[in-house]
Amino acid sequence: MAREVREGLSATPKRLPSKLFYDEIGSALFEQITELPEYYLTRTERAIFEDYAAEILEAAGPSLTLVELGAGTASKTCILIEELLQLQSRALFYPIDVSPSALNEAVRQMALQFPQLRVSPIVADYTGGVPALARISGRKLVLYIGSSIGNFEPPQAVGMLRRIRRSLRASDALLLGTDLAKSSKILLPAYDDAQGVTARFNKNILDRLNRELEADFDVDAFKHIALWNKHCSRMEIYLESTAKQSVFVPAINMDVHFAAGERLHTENSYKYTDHMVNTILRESGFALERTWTDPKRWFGVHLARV
Ligand code: AVI
Repeated sequence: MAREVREGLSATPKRLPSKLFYDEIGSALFEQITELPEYYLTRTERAIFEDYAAEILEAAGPSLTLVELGAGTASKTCILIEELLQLQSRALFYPIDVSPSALNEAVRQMALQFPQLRVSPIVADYTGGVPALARISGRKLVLYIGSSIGNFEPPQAVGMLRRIRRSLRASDALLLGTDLAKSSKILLPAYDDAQGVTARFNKNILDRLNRELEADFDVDAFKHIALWNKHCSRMEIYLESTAKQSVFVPAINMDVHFAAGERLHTENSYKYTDHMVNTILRESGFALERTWTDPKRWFGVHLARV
């Protein structure tokens, strides 16, 4: 973390990796975001699962074992599991996450809700690939939902999917959830909500540097900014310094100077077009088989074959 912070704060323009959002406080704030009226992503993807779970599972093939990359999306996964257990009397579920506490919670909830489900958590950073997947027998459906892919730069997304694909067999499939490109009138409020929860989520990255690297950021002297970059088809999130100021980060012995109005880039959230979906899947060795969307075409759930 110290190395990445040093690198990002030394760069021009300044940046911090968005994965730093997700400490305990940031993860709780993200959960709040998913329930905001402006943040359509989570409820739209959930509605797609509610409407098409049976079709999705049928298209993926018989006798499925589910694998999920990243936890915290359990409520949507439960819709698929419930449907799967109508089709087969037992099922295996392998949630994969770096955080043992998130996994324990998923296991606890799922075991209570679905006695016919065997949950085997895998603690791993899935971005580096998960070789253990190759040892799982049977037909696998790998879920990568929640538009998590959107926070990667497309070349990184391709690298990650390629590493996952290496551990899959011909009968296996990937179910990918992507937010879709749409009007900035919908996108801007989703990333700059009226209650200011997204602003708090964004600023928590500075609070975190204060807590963990003993930095002295005056969090109130930064403004949350959300912009739509149509050319790159992505939302861009920044923290803008409202004054000329200096910050000291003792853990990396670094003085950081901000000009008034200078922006620190904290996140990109890519909004996929059909062309972008096809390209990342093809480049990572998958073939797009089918896409399900909501009636407004705001969110896409894509089934891809190895
Ligand atoms: C986790 N990820 C899919 C969210 C997104 O929409 O890109 C993170 C987020 N950033 C601001 N609001 C939500």
